[in-house]
Amino acid sequence: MESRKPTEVVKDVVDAAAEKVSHLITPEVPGAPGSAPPTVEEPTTPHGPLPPKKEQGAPETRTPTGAATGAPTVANGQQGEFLTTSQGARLRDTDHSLKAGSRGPTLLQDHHFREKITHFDHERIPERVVHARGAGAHGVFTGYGAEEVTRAGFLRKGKETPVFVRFSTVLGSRGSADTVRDTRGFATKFYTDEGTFDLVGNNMPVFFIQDAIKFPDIIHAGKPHPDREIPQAQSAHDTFWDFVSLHTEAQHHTMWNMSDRGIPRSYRTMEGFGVHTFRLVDEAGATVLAKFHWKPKLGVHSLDWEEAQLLSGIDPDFHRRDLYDAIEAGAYPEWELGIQVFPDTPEETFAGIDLLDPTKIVPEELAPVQPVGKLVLNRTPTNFFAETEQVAFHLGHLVPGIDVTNDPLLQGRLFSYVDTQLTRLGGPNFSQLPINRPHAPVNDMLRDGFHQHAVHAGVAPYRPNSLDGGNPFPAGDAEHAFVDVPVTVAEAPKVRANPASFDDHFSQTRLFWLSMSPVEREHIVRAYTFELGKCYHQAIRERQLQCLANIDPVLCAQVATGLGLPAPEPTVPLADVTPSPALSQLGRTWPADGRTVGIVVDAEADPDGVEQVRREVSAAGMVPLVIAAHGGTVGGLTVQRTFATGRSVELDALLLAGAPAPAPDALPARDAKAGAADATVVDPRVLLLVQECWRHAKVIGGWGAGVRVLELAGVAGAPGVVTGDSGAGVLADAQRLMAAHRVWERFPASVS
Ligand code: HDE
Repeated sequence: MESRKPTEVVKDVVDAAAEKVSHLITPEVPGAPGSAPPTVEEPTTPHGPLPPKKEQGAPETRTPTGAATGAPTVANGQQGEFLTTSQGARLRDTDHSLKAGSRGPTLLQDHHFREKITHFDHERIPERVVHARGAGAHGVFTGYGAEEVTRAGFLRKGKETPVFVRFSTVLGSRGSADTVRDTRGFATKFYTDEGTFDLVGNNMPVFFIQDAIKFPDIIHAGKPHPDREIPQAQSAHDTFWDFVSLHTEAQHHTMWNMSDRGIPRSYRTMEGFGVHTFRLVDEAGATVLAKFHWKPKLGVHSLDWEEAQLLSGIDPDFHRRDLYDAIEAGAYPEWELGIQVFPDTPEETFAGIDLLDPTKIVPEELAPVQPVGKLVLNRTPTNFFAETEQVAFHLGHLVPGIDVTNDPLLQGRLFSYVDTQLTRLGGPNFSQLPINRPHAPVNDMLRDGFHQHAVHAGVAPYRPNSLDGGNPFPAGDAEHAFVDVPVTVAEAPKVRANPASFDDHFSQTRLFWLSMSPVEREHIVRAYTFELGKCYHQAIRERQLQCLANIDPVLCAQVATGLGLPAPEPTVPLADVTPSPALSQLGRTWPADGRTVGIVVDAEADPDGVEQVRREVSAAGMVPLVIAAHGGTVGGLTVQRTFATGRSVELDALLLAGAPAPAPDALPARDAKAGAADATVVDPRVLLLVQECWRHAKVIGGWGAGVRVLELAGVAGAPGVVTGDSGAGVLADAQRLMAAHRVWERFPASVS
């Protein structure tokens, strides 16, 4: 018998398995830049339009101190064909432990068994105490030029800098759902030539607390109750509302969470904010104060609350999957980095707003956001643990040209991040992990410690020294040293106190509320009513209603009605504020890139019309998904979603090209025969899909038999429902409507 290498046998098995599932794998996503025109045969995975992972180039090897060695490593981290122990001895068998006879006890001498199991036993590391749930991606940042305000080299015009970004929720555990109502982290590591710069921001521009010493308080209140450890990843419970209703500086951030910003549609459609005010320094040493903003190219879009809740069950990884699929498809997410710039005056205020108070924004109408660069995320992580889990951010990672201010929240964060990483990453050498290594050369005098990877040469890791030739030497201005701005510190008593300006907790909360459109206000009312409705303690609901009364009586009355409680009178004068239209997510139009269009077909649907619609959807940079009663092909069209897997939550628009009849066995026996042929009967799952899309304010369209489905669902002729003679015509109308993201007039807006 022909003898074959084990690797050849395994290859045969893998090939055979691949053959079996080949109909599920998409060779490429239609519409992705550079992809071939889609064909009808093009299938997708059950979970999304995921093409095979792009070949990732072998990452450059770096020494622990950051210098490139030039020695290539194998992309998957393995180093050859044969299985070995951790010491490199080749192994013959990893499937059976060493035993005294095939039915005997396992022997203590089985080193391979013990090494394999021991390593496995220690595979988990502590999850982040906050922001545990996240997803990351690599990319490139290109500066537009900002020399007039900062000497930071990575912002110079045309300068390209590699980055790694990690998005996250705050409250949930590592395995919690992506679409919960929460703040999102937006942390960016810029591997600049002048050292690593971390911009560790959120998708909301304000924070719950003004002083870092209260961070454990807000987080203990938001995390699950200590007795039952519920609820997971949400603020709809007593301890959270207990804290924020007592600690009213949290009210502004809380309203952002209750608004649609708390349930983003995608990481790709989130704004990001540095939150704190930073100090920028130019080449001549002149300073300005500045706030950082990320503006997504696709616009700021949110989920509908019902969608968010459904997704927690249907696809808890919705945001993680969306980010990964988009990048793999070549639809690279993009943001512009912008800055609001303020004069660096001794008062550190702008237009009466205290720039050191992280519960306040400066409306964009008062200080426009000026773009200083572009971020493109273009590579998914090779290994989630090595990169997304082990990445360690710190807002003390600054570069020349960017410095901190005395914001007491920022000051406390400067302490916290290294401290938490010492435990999470098991010692002081986590900056040597590949994802954390600076790309600038490192020449520090830090030595030893757990997991030391560097083999430091020399005998004098101290200064001054004569034995290592005096190295390393301090750098001067000419060598781009980081110099702390010598800001004058006022002579003042040591106190545990806030400035008086920090006492205003309601005026900007009111500003946010008044800046919302009626439909956004309606969503805010519903969110408060839902969350407070989940509280057990009446006193907590009443106390929060009092806070709402101090923000706006209409808001308070609406939530009180929902809770069945009386609306209290304000206890403070209502602030006289000018709304900031820039805070609203409505009123603009956005590019269609990356949107998803579902097309329902049956065996009689117009295949040529559907094919043309598919092509046009792809050509517009969107993703078409053919939806039918079963997988495989229907009417000659390849099916990507079935009535079981296709739900409104995934779609931006739904088009109906057919009127699928119910499966015969889904009907009561006596009606089965009549039902299948009855033009007034449509598969109830299709009606559910149409009604879900209706409730979620998605654009809906139909042609041919599809129009009948819209009539049966009771939505024909309603806002955002388009019909016509041809698929192409219906798609054109649908696209115009999709530019506004949703059919907003379909949401009831009782609050104006
Ligand atoms: Fe954080 N925060 N934070 N935070 N934070 C952490 O650091 C902390 C705050 C933010 O994807 C921790 O490595 C304190 C504001 C992001 O890895 C920890 C205070 C903003 C991430 C920590 C704040 C953030 C973190 C937990 C109050 C927006 C995830 C794990 C002063 C501007 C980064 C870790 C990632 C993570 C402390 C407040 C953003 C414990 C003490 C304000 C995006 O160190």
